[in-house]
Amino acid sequence: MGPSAVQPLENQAPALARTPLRPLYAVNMAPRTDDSLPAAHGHDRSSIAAPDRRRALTRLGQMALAGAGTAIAHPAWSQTASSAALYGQRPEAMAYALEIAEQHFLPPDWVADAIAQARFLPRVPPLMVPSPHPAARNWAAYRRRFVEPIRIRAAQRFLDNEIRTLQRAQDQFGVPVDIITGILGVETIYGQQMGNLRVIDSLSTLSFDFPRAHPRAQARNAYFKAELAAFLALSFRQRKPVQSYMGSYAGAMGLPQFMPSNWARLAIDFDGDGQVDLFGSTADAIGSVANYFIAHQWTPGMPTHFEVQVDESRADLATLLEPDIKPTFTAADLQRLGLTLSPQAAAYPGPLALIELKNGTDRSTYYLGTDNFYAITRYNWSSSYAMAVIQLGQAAMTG
Ligand SMILES: [Ca+2]
Repeated sequence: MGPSAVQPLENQAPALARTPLRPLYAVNMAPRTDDSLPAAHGHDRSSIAAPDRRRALTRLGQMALAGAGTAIAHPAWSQTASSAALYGQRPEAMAYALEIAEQHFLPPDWVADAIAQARFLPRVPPLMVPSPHPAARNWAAYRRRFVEPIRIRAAQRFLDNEIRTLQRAQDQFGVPVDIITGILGVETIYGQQMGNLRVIDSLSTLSFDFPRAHPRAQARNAYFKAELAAFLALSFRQRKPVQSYMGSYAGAMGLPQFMPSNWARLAIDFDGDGQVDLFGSTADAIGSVANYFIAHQWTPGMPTHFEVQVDESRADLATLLEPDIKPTFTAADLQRLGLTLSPQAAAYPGPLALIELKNGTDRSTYYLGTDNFYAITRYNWSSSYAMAVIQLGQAAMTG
């Protein structure tokens, strides 16, 4: 990844595909209970309320005045601002800082300071708008990018170096060594590409300047606002400077590129040092990926997919592709609808989905996906992503 710039869309496929298409995690942003308050910070709800809140309200008033002037002078602020623009000048950003403080029981002044120093990143909003050319989806090209010799060699090295930890995760969670290896390879090449934008900047930009052109702008904007809140709560809990967290333009962090709410809910300490560190601890990343899969209905021992022959002139593709990647068909259903199944697939007792991986204008590639294939797409809502993870992991094991 380059030293400073947001990467173009095509270099960011995993993180991009994952974050905009992951609405369900926003619901995990329910206010924390007092149990989750970090005792080490010495704050409880009543003690932070009066003086901190008063100071924050004063600051909010000052910023609202400053912001009002800015708004009159630059009505299209988000279109024209330079990258040096700070969210401290935006009244709605400072008002949201207070909401975050209340929701997560954080000191209002601390939250206000953090958001006040966040910078607008003009290159981030356009990256959120889906491509107007979905026909350009191309599994062959995607595969060439993520299942290629350099990444496969990195996967083999990772497997060699981390086999004991990977095996421990497999034993404890039932998530196979090769799947965890595939995820961390496709996401960040084992920590080589973890993103180089300050998370406070990217999440503030997506919270306060989400592109209106997005077809589901309101829902996605709400998602990123919740992630900004979760990020600040995480930073406060970890007692690390807000500005020190780097990530993708969508705010995904660390070796496994967890969004903040997922870090809070699902990341684990797997090296036993008492800290959850997805940036510096490979073991924590491995355990957290396995824990994520279990939380998303990974079934130990179940295959991910089967090969399938599809005669496009004979198969009822409209019916077969209607449920998309959600497994709903029995093996007998699939045969009745015109597919030719291998003996293993024909004998498989669970539900299956016909997975179509488009290859641009060329013929599509097809697989039968199980509930475990579907589980991989909960990490990133893309069947190309899931198949790349599977194939990279397999290549590492067999290489
Ligand atoms: Ca740890």
